[in-house]
Amino acid sequence: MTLHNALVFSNEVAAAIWAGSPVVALESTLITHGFPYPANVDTALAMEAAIRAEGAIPATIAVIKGSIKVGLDGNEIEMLAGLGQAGVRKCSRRDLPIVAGLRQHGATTVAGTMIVAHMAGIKVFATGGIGGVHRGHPQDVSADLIELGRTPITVVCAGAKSILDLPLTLEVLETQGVPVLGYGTDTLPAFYSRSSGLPIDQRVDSPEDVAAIAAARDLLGLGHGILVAVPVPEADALPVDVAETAIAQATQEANAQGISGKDITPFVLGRVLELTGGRSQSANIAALVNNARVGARIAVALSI
Ligand code: PSU
Ligand code: MN
Repeated sequence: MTLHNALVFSNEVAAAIWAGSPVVALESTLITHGFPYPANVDTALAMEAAIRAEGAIPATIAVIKGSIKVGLDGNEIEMLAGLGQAGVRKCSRRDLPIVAGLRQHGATTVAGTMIVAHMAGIKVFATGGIGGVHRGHPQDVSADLIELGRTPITVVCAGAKSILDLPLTLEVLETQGVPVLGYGTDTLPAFYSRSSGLPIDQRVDSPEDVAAIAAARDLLGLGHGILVAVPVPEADALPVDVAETAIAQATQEANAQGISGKDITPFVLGRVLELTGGRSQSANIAALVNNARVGARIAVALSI
């Protein structure tokens, strides 16, 4: 059996892959662990719509009763969103064989989504913030960073939230051989705000620039991912002090409550959301939809 036989494609995504049409993968952890209901469903559908508006096909990835799905329909998104964190395992690389083997539900992280997208023949994946090295816990290195070092997917994000140690995160990406591209920017975006002040490897100003770098990576036979960091749209950015105050408090609470491992990111994201009210949520959604749009443009550039 080949790996492809382990995947279940929606008809639309299968047809697009066979035709060589542009496809953009989307993760499902942000649906189950990133947002409360019903904002999670609305955001997932808004990202899909933004991809379609650019002439590409969205492929939301998740595991449903052990079946690794490439392209969810609205009912499946609704079902996972309703089950939430309690009913769906957050799936990085180590979790995929568990959910598949034991026929569980799974929501794929950046790492998990990259793996499935690559198995499916999809080249571009759009998300919000990637995992990284946690502030104050330099041993907690997200599997996302290691996956970027070993799987040739172009990941479009809004940088990383400053719940992470951004300088250390960049160091690990360098060690893993991952090019970090700033999309229309010279510095690493910090998710809620447009700049962390930290340098990136290369500024790019068009989807064609990204496609050229991805094509060169393939010609050179280098098997790693490429990170494209897009600043959140100006109108929706959060003032740095608002984001920082909430993140500092949420991180402190996580430490005080002894939250660890894969639970840290969802816990801190949930608390930041509560502490900033609607403001962080609208910045978050704006970044996600914008990244979906940029991802679709890159997928289109790669397909011509
Ligand atoms: N950062 C965000 N939003 C998210 C995540 C990270 O701003 O939803 C999710 C992504 O799915 C990412 C995962 O891959 O959290 C990283 O978790 P960990 O730190 O456990 O690797
Ligand atoms: Mn982590």
